[in-house]
Amino acid sequence: MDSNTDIRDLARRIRIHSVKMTHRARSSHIGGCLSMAELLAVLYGRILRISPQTVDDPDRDRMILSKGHGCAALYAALAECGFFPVDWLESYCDNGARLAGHVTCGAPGVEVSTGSLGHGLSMAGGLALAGKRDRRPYRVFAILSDGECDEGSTWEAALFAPHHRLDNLVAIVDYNKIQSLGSVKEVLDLEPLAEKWSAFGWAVREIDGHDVDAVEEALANVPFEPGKPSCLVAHTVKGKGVSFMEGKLLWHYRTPQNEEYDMAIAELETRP
Ligand SMILES: Cc1ncc(C[n+]2csc(CCOP(=O)(O)OP(=O)(O)O)c2C)c(N)n1
Repeated sequence: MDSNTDIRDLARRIRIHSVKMTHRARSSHIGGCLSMAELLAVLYGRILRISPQTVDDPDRDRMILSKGHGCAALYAALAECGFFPVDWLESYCDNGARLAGHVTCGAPGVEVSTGSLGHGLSMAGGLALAGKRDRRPYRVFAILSDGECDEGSTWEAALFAPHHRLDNLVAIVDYNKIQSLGSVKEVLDLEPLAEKWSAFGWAVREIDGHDVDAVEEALANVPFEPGKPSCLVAHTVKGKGVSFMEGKLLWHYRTPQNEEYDMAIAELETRP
C-alpha cells in the first residue's frame, strides 16, 4: 500500500457522495464535482492547516471553493474529514437545510458563500492581504473553474495579488476544459493559460489534477516562489471516474437517473 492510498480512497468517497447527493436532490453539476475530487482530497487530507477543532482559529488556513456550483463535492470532503456528520449529506438541497445547492456559509468549515462565479479569487486575495497585514501565518487557497477565467473579476484579482506580493495565496484552476454550454475552446479559448497567469506575476505550475502524488507534491511546496502568489493549473477531466460522464458536456446539468445512477455508483465502487 503506497502512502497516498487513503487519499485516493477519499477522492473515491467524495465522488460517490457527490453522485448520491446529486441524484437524491435531482440537481446538476456532477461533472464539475467529479473533476476536482483529487484536488479536494489532497487539500483536506494532506495540505490544509484546518481541522474540525480549529474552524474558528484566526490562524487556520482558508479554502474557498470559488466554483460554488461544485458544492456537493466540497460538502462531501468536509463531512468525510469530520467537520459535520456524514448523514447531513442526505439533506443536501432540502428546503431549509444547511447544505444548500451552492456553497453556503452555515456548514462548518465553509469560509464564504460562493456560486455567483468570478468572486472567489477576489475574496481570497482580500483574506490573504489581511493575513499579511495582521502578520498571521495562514495561507489562502481558492479553487477556480476554467469558466471563471473568462471573467474580468478573476483577472482583476490576478493583478492585485502579485502587486501585494501575496505569497500566502494559492489559486488552483480545475482546468476540465468544459463549461456549462460548450467547451472552453469553443466558448472562449484560454490558451496559453499558464503563460497568462505567469505574465500577471504569479508563480505557476501545471500538473495532472487526478494524480494525487503530483497534486500533493505541488501544494506541499507553496509558495512556488517567495514573494509571489502561486497558481496551480490542474489539468482534469469533467466527469472523471464515471466512464459515460467523462469529457461529456451533458453532465454539467443532467441529473443521473435510475440506471445511470446505478451504473455510476457501481463503477465508482469497483473501479481501482
Ligand atoms: C456569475 C455567474 N454566471 C453564470 C452562472 C451559471 N453557471 C453555473 S456553472 C457555469 C459554468 C460552468 O463551467 P465552469 O465554470 O468551467 O465549471 P466546471 O466545468 O468546473 O463545473 C455557469 C455559467 C453562475 N453560477 N454565476
